[in-house]
Amino acid sequence: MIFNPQHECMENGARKKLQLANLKNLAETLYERVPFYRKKMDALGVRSRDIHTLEDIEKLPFTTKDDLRELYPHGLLACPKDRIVEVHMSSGTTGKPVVDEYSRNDINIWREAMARTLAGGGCTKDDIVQNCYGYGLFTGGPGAHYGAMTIGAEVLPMSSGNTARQLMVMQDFGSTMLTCTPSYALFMAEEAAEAGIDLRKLPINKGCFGAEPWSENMRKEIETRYNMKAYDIYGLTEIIGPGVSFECEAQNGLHVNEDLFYPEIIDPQTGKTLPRGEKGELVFTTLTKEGTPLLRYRTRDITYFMDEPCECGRTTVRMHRLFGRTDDMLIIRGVNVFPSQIEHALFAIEGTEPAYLIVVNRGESHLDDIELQVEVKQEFFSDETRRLEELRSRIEGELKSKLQISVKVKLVEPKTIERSIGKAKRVIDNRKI
Ligand code: DLL
Repeated sequence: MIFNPQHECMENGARKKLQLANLKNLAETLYERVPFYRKKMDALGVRSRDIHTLEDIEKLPFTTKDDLRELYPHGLLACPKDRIVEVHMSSGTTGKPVVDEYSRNDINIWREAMARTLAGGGCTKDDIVQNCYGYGLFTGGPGAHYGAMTIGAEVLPMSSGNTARQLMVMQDFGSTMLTCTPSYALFMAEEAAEAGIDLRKLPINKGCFGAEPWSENMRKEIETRYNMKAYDIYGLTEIIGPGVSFECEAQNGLHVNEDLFYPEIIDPQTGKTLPRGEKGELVFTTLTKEGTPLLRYRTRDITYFMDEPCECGRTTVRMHRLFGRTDDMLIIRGVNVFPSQIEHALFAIEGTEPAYLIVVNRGESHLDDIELQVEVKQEFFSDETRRLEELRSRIEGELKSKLQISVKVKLVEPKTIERSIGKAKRVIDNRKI
């Protein structure tokens, strides 16, 4: 179902006109109300009157995560403080959290963006949505809640954790849709199998998963274990939370809500706009927000645009599902490696479970080593050690040929790697660089 055909299927020229008008407005508002942006625009000698086409956005300054941290907590506020009705923050594990302050209108934008998102995953007013994204400062829980309510579905505001209760509610209330991180969806599936619950027989038949990287193989795993359709949804606190882009039934790229969040792809090194279709860093400008709107925010997420028309009828541009982040790239002995590449190579190998951990160490010789801990199906452990040894060297060989680096593989028993109820932690980097 398309939640808002008027905007999602708008003719591209008409959408561009709307985007341009909103961009000019935004540039003027930010110049007038946010000293940080005024300084930046003065330094570049640019004002809203210099914006004549959407391409002119390149004249405007970028915003970075470091800027947000420096301006914590209220430095980016662009409307009177008494208009703010809700606040969310990222977890801030690597510094001060980044903050999003929402006016009532911003919450309405979020509702709309998330209604489109869940509708993309097949949600209708007849659905019972079991929402296991965390509630609180994290945007996942409230975002999915607002979206489901806007559609008129019934929401079970479970938050994450307490898996036994999740499974009980899923059975007793007949949930038809699941919203949570993909790693938590798999964790619940494992617990269900252990408790003898056959998820495939329950009414749950679709889910919207995101907030962390996941692969096509993980999607297949979730779809098989639940007998459901699993959709990728993307967003970030700084821009609105979830609701920035989402997959439709074609499951081929994520439609960007581009009338609300204007996307660009740039070369992360030079900051220059890349030709359409090239892979680079995703940048967003919030076109209609009032509380903490952002100009050209550098997400550090890596993807490319897919311009070919989508069979669903939406005309919004699609982004390929994420390849990783500019800042999660590991440089091992000079070779650039993304955790997603390791996951991709690993999951193609029969016998492994979808749980793994990448540990990076710097040895005495100052050379970096990657150890990959991989869970293996129980039957391998009860078998002769030769089979385990064969599997181990097969994984090492596969990784070596795909990534051009040597990875030490350690096979571990099922359930040894710590599970997460929110975003999974896949990398431990012990190097002190
Ligand atoms: O994770 C918002 C969200 C909630 C999205 C629920 C989807 C579902 P943050 O905590 O600010 O916000 O983290 C944002 O998470 O820049 C990406 O690096 C990553 N991320 C989000 N969605 C995906 C996805 C929420 N579908 C950061 N695939 C982003 C891969 C994702 N990474």
